[in-house]
Amino acid sequence: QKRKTVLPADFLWGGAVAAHQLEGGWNKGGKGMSTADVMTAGAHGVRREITDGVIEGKYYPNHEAIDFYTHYKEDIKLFAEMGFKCFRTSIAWTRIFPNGDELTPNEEGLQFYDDLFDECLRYGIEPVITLSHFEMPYHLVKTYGGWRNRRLIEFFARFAEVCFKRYHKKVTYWMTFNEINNQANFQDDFGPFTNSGIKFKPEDNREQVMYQAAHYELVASALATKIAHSIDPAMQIGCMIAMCPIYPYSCKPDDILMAQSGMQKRYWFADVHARGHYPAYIERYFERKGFELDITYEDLAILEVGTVDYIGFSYYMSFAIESRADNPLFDYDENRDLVKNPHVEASDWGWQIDPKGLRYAMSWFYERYELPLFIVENGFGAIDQKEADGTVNDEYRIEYLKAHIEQMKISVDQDGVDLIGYTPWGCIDLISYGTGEMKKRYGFIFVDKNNDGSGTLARSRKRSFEWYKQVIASNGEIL
Ligand code: P53
Repeated sequence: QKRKTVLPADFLWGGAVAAHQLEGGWNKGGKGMSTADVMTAGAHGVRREITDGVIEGKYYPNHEAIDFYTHYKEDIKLFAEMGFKCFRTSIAWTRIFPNGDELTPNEEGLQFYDDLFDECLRYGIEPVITLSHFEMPYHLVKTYGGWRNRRLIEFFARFAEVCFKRYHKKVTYWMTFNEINNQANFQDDFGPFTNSGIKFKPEDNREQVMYQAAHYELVASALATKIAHSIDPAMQIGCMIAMCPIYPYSCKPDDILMAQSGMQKRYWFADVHARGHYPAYIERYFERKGFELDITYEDLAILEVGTVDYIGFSYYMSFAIESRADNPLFDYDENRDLVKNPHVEASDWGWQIDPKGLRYAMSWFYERYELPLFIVENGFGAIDQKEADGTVNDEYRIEYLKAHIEQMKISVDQDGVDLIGYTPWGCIDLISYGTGEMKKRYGFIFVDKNNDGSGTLARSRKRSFEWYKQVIASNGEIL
């Protein structure tokens, strides 16, 4: 007789990655140049450079990545050995539409994902798919200015429709835009480029440009959702939100209001995805700031019908914020306003480790939207040491994941949250999105590759591999 578990029997345990961070093969199989192909490597405190096209002599870590493009069978076999029920990856838009504005898709790209999904399904691993995970055809940046341009809606909808029609029998859970709210940090150049293909000009009102791009993406997402449901109502379309709850630094009322304002600026995206309309607070904010935004009645009608079926989100860390005397209206500037939380530890990259914040975040989403949740990223980026015998004793990673799974279970058990699954980030080592490094590792599977691109690409199991296998086998009862 099977013992009862806290998590439902059909809980989707797995792992998550993104096409550009592991596939490599950046110009193989007819693939076009993407925004991720023009980003060089950085480090903690050293920014990645975004070049205009691919420049000879520069190192672009995503071009080869871990060459999943040719190693995928071997890698999926390892995922199956851990007992994965699902595998979250993304479809590289440029494999399907190399330039983004073509009318007919690239068959070789479509076939690659058919083969990849079939390989997963052979082991009973369900593919969970993000349509746009921090990449888009670079041609759309050069010719149309990225998501500044309304025409991107049409290009994205075509891409989405082709994918839904082709894979609806193989893929149930989809997400439209990865961490759409990462660009809330518009003061920075990186998020707006990776989210939306935006290159700021000196004369830009950055914030207005960001809201406009986000609006077009939200309309494109709603349109895609509507299309998916008409093709096959069994398909579940989710949003994907980077959830870093913002805590007030103190119980001072101004700190509370500052935190609330910060939460609004980071999470209004989820309100639109889930409720199908703009919340009043953000409309008033647009008015106060005098933004001129192209938002039509037709757009609003699409938002209304294309609401998401579930909330996909990443959770790595929490933030803390303090009010300032010179900011009486509580405007949010992510680069300026966040402060260190003295009650939690941080990783080598300054990410604050806060397992209880996951429980808090789950309740926040569930109480607000009453939609199923899917934790599609969570994890610990660390420098792993290979022992003389080749093993990696990544105790710290096990400890991090264990503490988060414990809180996730409490959320389901005590708070009644409806949770679909859990896919830790970078289940196999891959290129860091933020820094382009290889040494910031998340995986259960070690990949022999270094920051400078050297290495054999050989795969090996870390200590966390056996640990996670037993977590899945016990449906989260043995941690
Ligand atoms: P890297 C910020 C906050 C939460 C998640 O990031 C974030 C970010 C951006 O840095 O991004 C997600 O590789 C993203 C993944 C990414 C992962 O976090 O910088 O969806 O593509 O790899 C980890 O350590």
